[in-house]
Amino acid sequence: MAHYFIGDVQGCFTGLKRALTEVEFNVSKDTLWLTGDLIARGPESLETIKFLYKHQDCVRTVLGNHDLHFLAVASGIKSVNPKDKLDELLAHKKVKHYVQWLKEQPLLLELPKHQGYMSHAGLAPNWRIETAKEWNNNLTEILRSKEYKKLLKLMYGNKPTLWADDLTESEKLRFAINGFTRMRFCTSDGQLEFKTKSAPENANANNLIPWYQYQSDRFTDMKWIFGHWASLMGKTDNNNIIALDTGYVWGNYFSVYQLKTSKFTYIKNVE
Ligand SMILES: [Mn+2]
Repeated sequence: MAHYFIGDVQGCFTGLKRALTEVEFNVSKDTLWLTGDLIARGPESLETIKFLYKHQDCVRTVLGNHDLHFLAVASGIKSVNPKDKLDELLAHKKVKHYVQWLKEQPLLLELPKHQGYMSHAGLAPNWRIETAKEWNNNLTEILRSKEYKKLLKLMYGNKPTLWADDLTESEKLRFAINGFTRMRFCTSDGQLEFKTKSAPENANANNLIPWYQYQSDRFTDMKWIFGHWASLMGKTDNNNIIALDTGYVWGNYFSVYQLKTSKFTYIKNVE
């Protein structure tokens, strides 16, 4: 009955299988938690989705920006980027089932025993956890409804950068998706910044802090597990902030985190 967490798989099925073997993952007893970006860029997106779909009873995942973009491509809203290597998945006879399964996944998940939460990118500036839960509910309700294409169309764009009660509904939805799936840095007054992708020590831009250092008292008694930010390489200088994207798809490694023991297992990309 162990809970294992893995960062952005991004279609690296061979590595995922090696990671599960290494921790002796048992599909009938253990739970596999994934930080999103399940597919795209890596070589085996189809095999990855096939496996997760087959074992969905033991999989708990949030959606990442690549997963949402895949839904937009599969719905005919966006054209496919050859770099994503999604053609085989998009052409597969069961793609509708995989799309349906992804559409049912949330943007936010609570960890066992109220220890905290997981999302692909993080907790947006000026949001308390109650706000995150409310907008996760709003977003998942739309994704599961016939209105989902409207959401996939309006989610693109960097604005608004600052959360405010008087934003329009569309602006709030876009901000929520950006906070859950795309942010890394914000300014010290809580505005999202999307240009900078480096590690904090290499971000020489003015006035930028990692999202988890904004109102950091929010994480005093709450863990946050996330992916998306490969250049962090797992380093956040805060034991409650657990960054799991360590760039396997870029030739680095998977960080597998076991919740109960706080133990990490590293799986080097040797493909
Ligand atoms: Mn991402």
